[in-house]
Amino acid sequence: MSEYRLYCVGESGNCYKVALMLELCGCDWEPVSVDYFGGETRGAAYRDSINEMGEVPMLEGKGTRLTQSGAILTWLAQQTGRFGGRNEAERLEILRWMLFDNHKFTSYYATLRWMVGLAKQGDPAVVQFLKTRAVGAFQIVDKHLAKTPFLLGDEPTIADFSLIGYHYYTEETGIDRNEFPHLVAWIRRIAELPGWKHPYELMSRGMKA
Ligand SMILES: N[C@@H](CCC(=O)N[C@@H](CS)C(=O)NCC(=O)O)C(=O)O
Repeated sequence: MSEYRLYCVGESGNCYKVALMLELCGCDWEPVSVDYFGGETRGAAYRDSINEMGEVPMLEGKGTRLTQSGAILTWLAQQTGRFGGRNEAERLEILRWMLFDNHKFTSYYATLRWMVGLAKQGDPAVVQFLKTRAVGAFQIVDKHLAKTPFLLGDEPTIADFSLIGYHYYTEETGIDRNEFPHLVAWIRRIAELPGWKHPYELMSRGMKA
Protein backbone atom coordinates (compact mmCIF):
# COMPACT_ATOMS: atom_id res chain seq x y z
CA MET A 1 0.00 0.00 0.00
CA SER A 2 1.27 3.50 -0.80
CA GLU A 3 2.17 5.88 2.02
CA TYR A 4 -0.56 8.33 0.94
CA ARG A 5 -3.94 7.58 -0.65
CA LEU A 6 -5.87 10.40 -2.25
CA TYR A 7 -9.64 9.91 -2.57
CA CYS A 8 -10.35 11.85 -5.69
CA VAL A 9 -11.80 12.22 -9.17
CA GLY A 10 -9.81 13.49 -12.15
CA GLU A 11 -12.18 16.29 -13.12
CA SER A 12 -11.78 17.93 -9.69
CA GLY A 13 -9.28 20.76 -9.55
CA ASN A 14 -9.56 20.68 -5.77
CA CYS A 15 -8.22 17.13 -5.90
CA TYR A 16 -5.59 18.16 -8.42
CA LYS A 17 -4.17 20.72 -5.97
CA VAL A 18 -3.25 17.86 -3.65
CA ALA A 19 -2.26 15.38 -6.37
CA LEU A 20 0.16 17.94 -7.83
CA MET A 21 1.76 18.60 -4.43
CA LEU A 22 2.19 14.86 -3.79
CA GLU A 23 3.73 14.39 -7.22
CA LEU A 24 6.08 17.40 -7.09
CA CYS A 25 7.29 16.26 -3.65
CA GLY A 26 7.99 12.76 -5.00
CA CYS A 27 5.69 11.21 -2.38
CA ASP A 28 4.72 7.56 -2.49
CA TRP A 29 1.01 7.99 -3.23
CA GLU A 30 -1.89 6.56 -5.17
CA PRO A 31 -5.28 7.89 -6.24
CA VAL A 32 -8.39 6.13 -4.92
CA SER A 33 -11.22 6.79 -7.37
CA VAL A 34 -14.45 8.14 -5.92
CA ASP A 35 -17.59 7.74 -8.05
CA TYR A 36 -18.30 11.44 -7.81
CA PHE A 37 -20.52 11.60 -10.89
CA GLY A 38 -22.46 8.54 -9.69
CA GLY A 39 -23.33 10.38 -6.45
CA GLU A 40 -20.95 8.59 -4.05
CA THR A 41 -20.08 11.78 -2.12
CA ARG A 42 -23.78 12.43 -1.55
CA GLY A 43 -24.40 9.03 0.01
CA ALA A 44 -24.51 8.31 3.74
CA ALA A 45 -21.75 5.69 3.49
CA TYR A 46 -19.28 8.23 2.11
CA ARG A 47 -20.31 10.93 4.57
CA ASP A 48 -20.20 8.56 7.54
CA SER A 49 -16.90 6.89 6.75
CA ILE A 50 -14.86 9.11 4.41
CA ASN A 51 -15.82 12.79 4.70
CA GLU A 52 -18.72 14.22 6.69
CA MET A 53 -18.54 17.32 4.45
CA GLY A 54 -19.46 15.21 1.42
CA GLU A 55 -16.52 16.34 -0.70
CA VAL A 56 -13.40 15.17 -2.43
CA PRO A 57 -10.46 15.37 -1.88
CA MET A 58 -9.68 13.29 1.18
CA LEU A 59 -6.10 12.33 1.93
CA GLU A 60 -5.23 9.37 4.08
CA GLY A 61 -1.72 8.55 5.25
CA LYS A 62 0.60 8.22 8.23
CA GLY A 63 -2.38 7.45 10.46
CA THR A 64 -4.10 10.72 9.50
CA ARG A 65 -7.21 11.47 7.45
CA LEU A 66 -7.71 15.01 6.24
CA THR A 67 -10.10 16.90 4.01
CA GLN A 68 -10.09 20.48 2.65
CA SER A 69 -7.32 20.93 0.10
CA GLY A 70 -5.90 23.93 2.00
CA ALA A 71 -5.54 21.92 5.21
CA ILE A 72 -4.11 18.96 3.30
CA LEU A 73 -1.56 21.13 1.46
CA THR A 74 -0.50 22.72 4.75
CA TRP A 75 -0.07 19.32 6.38
CA LEU A 76 1.88 17.93 3.41
CA ALA A 77 4.17 20.97 3.47
CA GLN A 78 4.86 20.22 7.15
CA GLN A 79 5.42 16.52 6.45
CA THR A 80 7.74 17.03 3.49
CA GLY A 81 9.39 20.32 4.40
CA ARG A 82 8.59 21.52 0.86
CA PHE A 83 6.64 24.49 -0.56
CA GLY A 84 5.35 25.67 2.83
CA GLY A 85 7.09 29.02 3.24
CA ARG A 86 10.32 29.82 5.04
CA ASN A 87 9.04 31.76 8.04
CA GLU A 88 5.89 32.85 9.85
CA ALA A 89 5.32 35.84 7.57
CA GLU A 90 5.41 33.60 4.47
CA ARG A 91 3.17 31.01 6.07
CA LEU A 92 0.60 33.72 6.81
CA GLU A 93 0.89 35.03 3.26
CA ILE A 94 0.24 31.49 1.98
CA LEU A 95 -2.82 31.23 4.22
CA ARG A 96 -4.08 34.59 2.94
CA TRP A 97 -3.92 33.41 -0.69
CA MET A 98 -5.43 30.02 0.08
CA LEU A 99 -8.39 31.65 1.83
CA PHE A 100 -8.87 33.98 -1.13
CA ASP A 101 -8.64 30.96 -3.41
CA ASN A 102 -11.23 28.94 -1.52
CA HIS A 103 -13.64 31.84 -1.23
CA LYS A 104 -13.27 33.55 -4.59
CA PHE A 105 -10.68 32.33 -7.07
CA THR A 106 -11.42 28.61 -7.24
CA SER A 107 -14.98 28.58 -5.95
CA TYR A 108 -16.72 30.83 -8.47
CA TYR A 109 -14.67 29.55 -11.39
CA ALA A 110 -15.06 25.85 -10.49
CA THR A 111 -18.84 26.29 -10.20
CA LEU A 112 -18.95 28.15 -13.53
CA ARG A 113 -16.92 25.38 -15.18
CA TRP A 114 -19.19 22.77 -13.68
CA MET A 115 -22.34 24.46 -15.03
CA VAL A 116 -21.09 25.60 -18.43
CA GLY A 117 -18.31 23.15 -19.21
CA LEU A 118 -19.40 19.86 -17.65
CA ALA A 119 -23.13 19.76 -16.80
CA LYS A 120 -23.85 22.10 -19.74
CA GLN A 121 -26.84 23.64 -18.01
CA GLY A 122 -27.48 26.55 -15.71
CA ASP A 123 -29.72 29.53 -15.23
CA PRO A 124 -28.24 32.29 -17.45
CA ALA A 125 -28.44 34.81 -14.58
CA VAL A 126 -26.50 32.47 -12.29
CA VAL A 127 -23.94 31.77 -15.00
CA GLN A 128 -23.49 35.50 -15.57
CA PHE A 129 -23.08 36.12 -11.83
CA LEU A 130 -20.43 33.39 -11.54
CA LYS A 131 -18.61 34.65 -14.62
CA THR A 132 -18.49 38.21 -13.29
CA ARG A 133 -17.19 37.04 -9.91
CA ALA A 134 -14.61 34.70 -11.48
CA VAL A 135 -13.35 37.43 -13.82
CA GLY A 136 -13.04 39.77 -10.82
CA ALA A 137 -10.88 37.21 -9.02
CA PHE A 138 -8.80 36.54 -12.16
CA GLN A 139 -8.12 40.29 -12.46
CA ILE A 140 -6.81 40.44 -8.89
CA VAL A 141 -4.49 37.47 -9.35
CA ASP A 142 -3.33 38.68 -12.78
CA LYS A 143 -2.39 42.06 -11.34
CA HIS A 144 -0.47 40.42 -8.49
CA LEU A 145 1.36 38.10 -10.89
CA ALA A 146 2.51 41.09 -12.95
CA LYS A 147 4.92 41.77 -10.06
CA THR A 148 6.15 38.29 -9.24
CA PRO A 149 6.68 34.93 -11.00
CA PHE A 150 4.90 32.94 -8.27
CA LEU A 151 2.42 34.19 -5.68
CA LEU A 152 5.05 34.63 -2.97
CA GLY A 153 8.05 35.56 -5.09
CA ASP A 154 10.64 33.57 -7.01
CA GLU A 155 9.74 30.14 -5.66
CA PRO A 156 6.46 28.22 -5.87
CA THR A 157 4.54 27.40 -2.70
CA ILE A 158 1.37 25.56 -1.80
CA ALA A 159 -0.46 28.85 -2.42
CA ASP A 160 0.35 28.42 -6.12
CA PHE A 161 -0.76 24.77 -6.06
CA SER A 162 -4.04 25.82 -4.47
CA LEU A 163 -4.86 28.54 -7.01
CA ILE A 164 -3.67 26.53 -10.03
CA GLY A 165 -6.23 23.73 -9.38
CA TYR A 166 -8.58 24.43 -12.30
CA HIS A 167 -6.23 25.92 -14.86
CA TYR A 168 -5.18 22.93 -16.96
CA TYR A 169 -8.70 21.83 -17.84
CA THR A 170 -9.87 22.87 -21.26
CA GLU A 171 -13.66 23.05 -21.04
CA GLU A 172 -15.25 26.19 -22.45
CA THR A 173 -16.49 28.50 -19.67
CA GLY A 174 -17.00 31.78 -21.52
CA ILE A 175 -13.86 33.31 -19.98
CA ASP A 176 -10.88 33.91 -22.26
CA ARG A 177 -7.72 33.46 -20.19
CA ASN A 178 -5.74 35.36 -22.82
CA GLU A 179 -7.21 38.51 -21.32
CA PHE A 180 -5.03 37.74 -18.27
CA PRO A 181 -1.48 37.49 -19.66
CA HIS A 182 0.29 37.24 -16.29
CA LEU A 183 -2.05 34.48 -15.22
CA VAL A 184 -1.33 32.61 -18.46
CA ALA A 185 2.44 33.00 -17.97
CA TRP A 186 2.14 31.67 -14.41
CA ILE A 187 0.09 28.65 -15.58
CA ARG A 188 2.88 27.89 -18.06
CA ARG A 189 5.57 28.45 -15.41
CA ILE A 190 3.99 25.93 -13.06
CA ALA A 191 3.70 23.39 -15.89
CA GLU A 192 7.48 23.72 -16.34
CA LEU A 193 8.26 22.66 -12.74
CA PRO A 194 10.19 19.37 -12.62
CA GLY A 195 7.72 16.51 -12.15
CA TRP A 196 4.62 18.48 -13.22
CA LYS A 197 1.81 16.39 -14.63
CA HIS A 198 -1.64 17.15 -16.02
CA PRO A 199 -4.62 16.23 -13.78
CA TYR A 200 -5.63 13.32 -16.02
CA GLU A 201 -2.14 11.82 -15.80
CA LEU A 202 -2.48 11.74 -12.01
CA MET A 203 -6.15 10.83 -11.47
CA SER A 204 -8.79 8.89 -13.44
CA ARG A 205 -11.65 10.69 -15.10
CA GLY A 206 -15.02 9.93 -13.56
CA MET A 207 -17.42 11.40 -16.09
CA LYS A 208 -18.79 9.03 -18.70
CA ALA A 209 -18.04 10.23 -22.24
N1 LIG B 1 -12.87 23.81 -0.14
C1 LIG B 1 -12.87 22.42 -0.53
C2 LIG B 1 -13.74 22.25 -1.74
C3 LIG B 1 -13.90 20.79 -2.11
C4 LIG B 1 -15.00 20.63 -3.14
O1 LIG B 1 -15.87 21.49 -3.33
N2 LIG B 1 -14.97 19.50 -3.81
C5 LIG B 1 -16.01 19.24 -4.77
C6 LIG B 1 -15.42 18.52 -5.97
S1 LIG B 1 -14.33 19.59 -6.83
C7 LIG B 1 -17.04 18.37 -4.13
O2 LIG B 1 -16.73 17.32 -3.62
N3 LIG B 1 -18.29 18.85 -4.13
C8 LIG B 1 -19.38 18.10 -3.60
C9 LIG B 1 -20.49 19.01 -3.20
O3 LIG B 1 -20.29 20.23 -3.13
O4 LIG B 1 -21.55 18.49 -2.93
C10 LIG B 1 -11.43 21.96 -0.80
O5 LIG B 1 -10.63 22.81 -1.18
O6 LIG B 1 -11.14 20.77 -0.62
